[in-house]
Amino acid sequence: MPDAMVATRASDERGTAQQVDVAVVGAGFSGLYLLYRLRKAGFSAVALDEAGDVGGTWYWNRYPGARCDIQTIDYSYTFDPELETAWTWSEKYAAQPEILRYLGFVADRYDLRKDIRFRTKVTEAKWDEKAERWQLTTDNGAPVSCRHYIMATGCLSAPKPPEIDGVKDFKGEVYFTGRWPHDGVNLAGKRVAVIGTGSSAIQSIPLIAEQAAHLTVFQRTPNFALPAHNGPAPSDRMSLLQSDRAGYREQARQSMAGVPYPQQTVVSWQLSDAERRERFERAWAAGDLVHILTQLWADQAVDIDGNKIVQDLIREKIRAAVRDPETAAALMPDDHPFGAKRPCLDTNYYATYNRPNVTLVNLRQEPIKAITASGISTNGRSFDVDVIVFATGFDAMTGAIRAVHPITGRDGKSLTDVWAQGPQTYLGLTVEGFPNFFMITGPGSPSVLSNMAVSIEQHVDWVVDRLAALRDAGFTTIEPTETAQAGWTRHMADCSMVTLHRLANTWYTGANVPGKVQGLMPYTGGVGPYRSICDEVVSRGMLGFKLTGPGGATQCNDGEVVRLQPDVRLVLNLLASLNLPPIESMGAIGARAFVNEFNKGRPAGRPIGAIVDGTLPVADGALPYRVYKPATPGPHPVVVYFHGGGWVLGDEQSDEPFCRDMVRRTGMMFVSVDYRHAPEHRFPTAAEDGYAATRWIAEHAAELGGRPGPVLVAGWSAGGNIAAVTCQLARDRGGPDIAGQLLICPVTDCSFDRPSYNDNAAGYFLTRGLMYWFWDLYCSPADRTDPRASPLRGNVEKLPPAFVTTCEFDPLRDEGVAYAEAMAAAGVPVEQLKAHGHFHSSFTMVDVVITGVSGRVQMAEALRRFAGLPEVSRDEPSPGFKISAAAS
Ligand code: NA7
Repeated sequence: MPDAMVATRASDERGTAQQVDVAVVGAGFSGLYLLYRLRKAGFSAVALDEAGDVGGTWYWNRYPGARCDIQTIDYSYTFDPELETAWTWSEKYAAQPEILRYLGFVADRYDLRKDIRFRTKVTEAKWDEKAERWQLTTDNGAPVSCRHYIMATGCLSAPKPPEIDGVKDFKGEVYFTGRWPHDGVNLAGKRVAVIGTGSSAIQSIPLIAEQAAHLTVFQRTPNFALPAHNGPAPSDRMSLLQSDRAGYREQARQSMAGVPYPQQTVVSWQLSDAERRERFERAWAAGDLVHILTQLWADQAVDIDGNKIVQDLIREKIRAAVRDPETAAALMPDDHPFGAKRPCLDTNYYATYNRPNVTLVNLRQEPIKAITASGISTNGRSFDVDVIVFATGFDAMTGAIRAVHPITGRDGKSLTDVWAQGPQTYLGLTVEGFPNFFMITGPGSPSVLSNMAVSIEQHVDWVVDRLAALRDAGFTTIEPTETAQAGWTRHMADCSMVTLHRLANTWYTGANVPGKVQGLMPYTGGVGPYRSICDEVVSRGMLGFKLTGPGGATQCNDGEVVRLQPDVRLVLNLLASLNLPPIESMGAIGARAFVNEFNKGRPAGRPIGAIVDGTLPVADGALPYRVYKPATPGPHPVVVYFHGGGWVLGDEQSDEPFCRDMVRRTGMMFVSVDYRHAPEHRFPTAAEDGYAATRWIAEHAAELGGRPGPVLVAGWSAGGNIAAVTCQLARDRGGPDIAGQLLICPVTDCSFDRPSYNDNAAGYFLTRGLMYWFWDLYCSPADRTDPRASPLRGNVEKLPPAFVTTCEFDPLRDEGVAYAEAMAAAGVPVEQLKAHGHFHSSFTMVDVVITGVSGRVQMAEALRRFAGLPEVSRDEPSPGFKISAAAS
């Protein structure tokens, strides 16, 4: 519908407030669906939008080449199956006019325009404590009084100002991609400058180049761009959708990115070069952002090494596409991981630089000095142009919410002040101190890291369902608690360690806006997990929300919804979904078989220098061992390693991924020993085996290829117990020399009454019941206080320096802490890692629990210190990466 034909609903006199249950700002994807749902739920509602018609971002972004870069069949509403079949997209990636027509079609189909006030900007929003309503003033027509206020303002709606001196002096035409004139722009025969090389520029540059006499592109940061191969919707995706529409949509809702692709499980180093190239070429040919971002190999988005392989392959493509080597080099991104900054889908982007009428200016070499009357001057040159196009992006995520108008909540608090140090939200949907205030795809939600259509529907459904439940229960206000919001902020920080987004300066982090507080704003934990968390909030009685109603009625179920690390939560949910019988019910033989089967399904670990198996003699038998050697030339210091498994399970190979990982990180040799197990060999066999093996390995270090001299010991769980006991025995029995001990979630005592045994009795894989079983098989009650079983009961003086790791959600947490504290009190140098949000297996589940990486980095550093090796530089893996110790 043309703008002129759209009536604004400003019929009320200015000053008489329009009374509604809910006011919505924005009439784009979110605002339209909100109106539909609110109306269905029986709420009166109005949407206010500065634009002249529906469309939101698609109303404003009309630059040449503007189109979606999630396949349009996925970038659509799914709430009404009839709507889905009533509309057919003409292309795989629809262009802006078609998407705008679609949104207009939706508005007409459900008669939504009658509740929208176009060309109306909210100029102020204030919470009225007495009336328990939001009072809004507008620049066009009546103010609005509403019970609930919902920002459906989009994530990329507030364009950045030019930020370059002299724009006003320029005598030519100036355009912003985000505010492109509705009648189009005739660029034929003109000299055009485009500033920026983000998605908007990359989509528009090839088309502008076709029209302009000359195009000069001013690039600050090169971006990864991939061919869209646009055309009809791909038949394979279409048939998947058509054969099971409901299933297809549900898979999208449960997926990580909001597009129905499976979770990739194969890691890059499990594939040969040829296999990786084959996968990459297939993805490149598919022309699908989500495919290439998620389907190559499992570590591509979480690990620098896995990511770098993709980067190199894309840089190869750029080199091949661009004829001039200097231009090609300038176009190759080298300062951020692939996917950490929004990659773009293009049509002929790189080839456009082969045209004689296109010039690339590398602002890293010659920054823009100023815009002058005739054009743009850089440090070295002046470029006379007729037109300047700013494709410089947006004050993303918070810009539209914070800067558009003052929002004043409870006690006169302004949202701008509350967010002065960055956005604080609960679930990305609500803010403490701002009752009855909601955001759709706000900071703290998956938003721009997801298919927006899927996230929008989930948010809107969740919010509207909550409003209806609130009303039905007779409550009038809803607001998150401080605890819940602080918990979400911490969970966001935990999630940010799972991906590589934090390693780039981008609009995701606020780095594109001078002076903006920096921090990763979108939720990186994934669409499906996020949805389940929102549902959990509800199922746990609106956890983290305070509801109030007439006569002082209050309901507040305070707390944090996620306390686990995000990947630990996924692992535990997966284990729970398998409905496994308790391990202790399987018997020792059955449990060993189960663990062996379980371990077969995991990658063995990254390549290292060499692996050598052998057996070593002990008094009345022989113990198998496995040597893990670094790839660097030796001899290396030797770490004697004891595996976990409650003295009952496991062997010298069962912690292989952990041993390999630590060998890579420490540059040291690990010798993993298979001590004898209970119940066949009860206490003190395992303890004595551990000691005897350490002695033998120390004596044979050189033969094993290690550095002679003091060894180190390390162990996880029951292996931590053996490592600790070995240190005490070595001190008391005249050697061997031990330079340091690494105890990871060690068993140190036979007492079960510390709080962690109760707190974590049932839920985090290692249960109290399982520990009872292990102890019963290993050691009779009479022997348990022997320091060889409970080293905490022994003498802890004069032990080697220690690094003790404990996990928050582990029954063994408190005894590990107690052992560390006892050693420290006895004068032993002790470092502790109290890993929050982790469970007993977090650090040994290498390649699964990504958030365990930083802990293993600390452990490796400690071992190197104990061995007297120099610190490993925590510097960037390659120039430009900002956070070292990343997930690699
Ligand atoms: P983006 O992706 O933020 O891109 C903006 C581009 O403009 C980017 O290359 C910036 O370089 C560049 N830029 C921004 N400010 C300046 C100044 N002052 N000088 C020179 N260059 C500058 O915005 P888009 O509109 O392209 O895309 C936004 C999203 O819309 C996109 O990601 C999709 O999700 C859809 P920088 O990288 O900051 O060095």
